[in-house]
Amino acid sequence: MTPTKRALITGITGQDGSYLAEFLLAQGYEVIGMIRRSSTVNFERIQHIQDKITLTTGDLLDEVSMINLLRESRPSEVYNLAAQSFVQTSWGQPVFTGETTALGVTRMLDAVRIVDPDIRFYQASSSEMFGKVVEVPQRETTPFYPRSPYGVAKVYGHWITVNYRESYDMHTSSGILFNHESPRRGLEFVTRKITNGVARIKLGLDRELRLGNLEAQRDWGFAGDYVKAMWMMLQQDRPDDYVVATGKTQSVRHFCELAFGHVGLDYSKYVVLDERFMRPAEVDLLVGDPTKARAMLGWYPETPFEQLVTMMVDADLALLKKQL
Ligand code: NAP
Ligand code: G4F
Repeated sequence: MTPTKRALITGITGQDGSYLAEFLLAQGYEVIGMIRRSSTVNFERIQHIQDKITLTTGDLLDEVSMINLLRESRPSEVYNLAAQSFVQTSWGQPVFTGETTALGVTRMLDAVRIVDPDIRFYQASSSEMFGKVVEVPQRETTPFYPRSPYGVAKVYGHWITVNYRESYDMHTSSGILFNHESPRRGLEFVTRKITNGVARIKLGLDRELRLGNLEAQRDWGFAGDYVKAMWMMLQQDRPDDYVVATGKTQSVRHFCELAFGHVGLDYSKYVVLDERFMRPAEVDLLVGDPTKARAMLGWYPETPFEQLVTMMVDADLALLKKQL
């Protein structure tokens, strides 16, 4: 009988962590989730699988906590998804973002190196590293030009992952994931802000939706599809870096058009531009080239953009109706 594989996920309470946990459970894994201490419980995204996973406390800011956690749980794979992940917040909290999103990766990698360097490691890198893009579409070889403290922190996290691979011959892979969304997306990110806003307006709870730059373009996919690519990377004989994207880009304005249109509303009557949501330095256009992921991993995005938008609007409508 094949022994059960055991995986540790940092950031299990986040959007991606919850989908990855579901996916790994379905593959027969034992799943351990690292959670940080909090005065209130925030398990909304994992409560439906809570009896199937093990939750243990640890923090990216505290290396000893991760060494102890690895010693106790002995995973064969670590998925490092935890981060301060909201770009806008990174200008207000640049040092904290660096401590968590950049140095947190070194702490986790070092904990792995100390406890068991044979553990396979996945780092959640980001298309934000491409920032002011120097090539369209962006691929694994495109130079980075980050535009926010978050993007800068992710570049550090990416290179330290490459460095531990090269310095210690560890199986460390970096997934350069483009924006991926779902009904579990945090409410502050633009897609969920829009779909939640649409649902609130449709139900008469709000009259307008205040947004920033409507012309920004993103390569948006479905989070449920993207976590599969993370797992596929760690099943390869050799560690490597991969762009994970749809290869198509859409503007925030178009997202609004589709989301409002889905409930029979005209976005231009409800969306109000608000300077507070403009960024000091914007990432205007992201579009990834997922050719390598398709060729080497056999990964491809399964959910079309229009389906993603309607799925999110419908989920927000259902959620709000339940609360009314
Ligand atoms: P998310 O929903 O914001 O989740 C972030 C997770 O990190 C949460 O579970 C959070 O815990 C945890 N966390 C934050 N600081 C921590 C700390 N100091 N110690 C331990 N845990 C901590 O993010 P996501 O959208 O799932 O993204 C997952 C990862 O992929 C992140 O690294 C993100 O930067 C990266 N990424 C995301 C996208 C995307 O489009 N979603 C694209 C590229 C890369 P709490 O619940 O306690 O706050
Ligand atoms: O939804 P966003 O906040 O996502 P952003 O900045 O692209 O970052 C997300 O994707 C990255 C991958 O590329 C991840 F690494 C990162 O962790 C995160 O998940 O903003 C998307 C775009 C931006 O151009 C922003 O300026 O939407 C524009 N936008 C316009 N109005 C707005 C708003 N963004 C937010 N959050 N709120 C607005 O009102």
